[in-house]
This record gives sequence, structure tokens and C-alpha cells, in this order.
Amino acid sequence: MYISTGSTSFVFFDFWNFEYANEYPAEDFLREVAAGEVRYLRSVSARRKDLPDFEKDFPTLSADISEALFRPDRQHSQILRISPKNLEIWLHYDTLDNFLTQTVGEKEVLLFPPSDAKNLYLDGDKSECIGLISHLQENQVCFPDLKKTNAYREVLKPGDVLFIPALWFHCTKALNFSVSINTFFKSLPDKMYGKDLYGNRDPLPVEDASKHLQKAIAALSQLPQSYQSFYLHKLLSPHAVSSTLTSDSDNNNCSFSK
Ligand SMILES: O=C(O)CCC(=O)C(=O)O
Repeated sequence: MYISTGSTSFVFFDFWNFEYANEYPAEDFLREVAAGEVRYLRSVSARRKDLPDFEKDFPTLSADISEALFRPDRQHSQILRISPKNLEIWLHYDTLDNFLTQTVGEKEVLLFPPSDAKNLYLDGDKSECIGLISHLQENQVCFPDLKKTNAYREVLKPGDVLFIPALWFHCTKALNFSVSINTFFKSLPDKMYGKDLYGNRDPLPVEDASKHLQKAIAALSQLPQSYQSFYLHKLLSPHAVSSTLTSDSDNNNCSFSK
């Protein structure tokens, strides 16, 4: 498992405002986190290159989680997360579907649909907004397009399970000492996923598309600027794209039941 330690309650990947502390004695960690010190536990497998699996990694605790909510053969990984009061996790999306199960304490969650991506000030899979739950108004001043988004807000209590679909943006804030378990699972066919320890690697067709796009941009860059933007818009126009893309019904072998 890894434990992050920091001094502010906003854990933010891009600023790297925390340190990893491996081999942290469990009793020290639990005492400190219960006292509200800034610590965050996100379990990994005993062999770091394996996927975390709560049932195998914590066999005594896992008996408390009674029922699988999804097909076990579609499970990707299952992760224990422990946070102190007020710890806030950055806004991001994952590329796997997710059940977030709250077991101890309360956790506030802010969820945004994928259609809000253009208004969330993204840098990769994360948003530049910091502390969105605690400081929404300040963020709206720095990042005005946030006002155009359609957020869902919920407070999870012990026993609650929240389904967070792949590509939905989410950030969380522990309202008090909090223990959660989240289960990532695959809704696309297996062949569309590459090796991914953290549940946020893009599906392989997206990686493929990204390589082709780089090549297309390199090819266009041989042209003068005015030709480049003309042809880029032409190639990516909604009409050109929609006549090429297949609809979900053409792709029914990707459905969750497969
Ligand atoms: O609440 C947390 O500790 C983080 C939850 C999360 O980001 C997730 O389950 O993907």
C-alpha cells in the first residue's frame, strides 16, 4: 500500500504537494489519520506490479463486504482508501467503471458528466481546479467556465455505494475519518484495455487514435498555416466525423453483458 503525507488538505497530483511514505506502521497511520493529520492511504498489491485486490490483500477485512455488485470476471481491481477529516482528492476521471463503497465516516462527492469536460480546465485526466468542494466560489472566480457545468453533489454515509461511470469526473472530500473501498471494473471488451495499475489508462483504441492524430497533424504541418487550419476543421467537422464513427448499436459487442 502507499500512504501520502502532506501539509494541506488538498491532495493535488500536478503540484506534487505530498510525499509517498511506504512501510508506514499501521498503528501510527491510523492514530494520525484519526487525529486529522494529512495522510491518505490508497492500497496497492503486495507485489507492486499486480493489481490491488481488496479480497486477497485484506482477507480478514474483506469478509465485511458481503455482496459483489457486478460480475466478478469483469473486476479490474479493488482498492482500500483511508483519509482523515477534510482530505480532498483532486478532480479527475478514470477510464474504468467504479463502485465507491463507503464503510466508515462520511464522504462528499462531486460528480460531473463527461460532457462537462470542456469547462473543467483539464490537463490530461485531471482538472487544474484545486479544492473544488471546499472552495467552489474561489474556483469559479479563477475558472469561470465552471459555472457552465452540471455537477451532482452527494454525501456518502456508511453502507452507501456510489456508481461512478468511466469518464465521469469526480472529486471527494472526507467529512470525517473515512474508510472507503472502490472497485474498478471493465465495461468494454477485455481486448480494449492495456495493462493499467491505476484504472486511468485510456482504452487501447484511444491510444491508437492519438498516434494516428499525431501523424495527421505532422502531415498537415507541411502545409502553410491557412491550409492547415482549413483542412483540420474539414477533417474533424461533425459531418466528417459522424459519417465515420459507428454508433453504440453498431458496437453492441461492447455491451456490459458480454
Ligand atoms: O475518495 C477517495 O479517496 C478517492 C475516490 C476515487 O477517486 C475513486 O474511487 O476513483
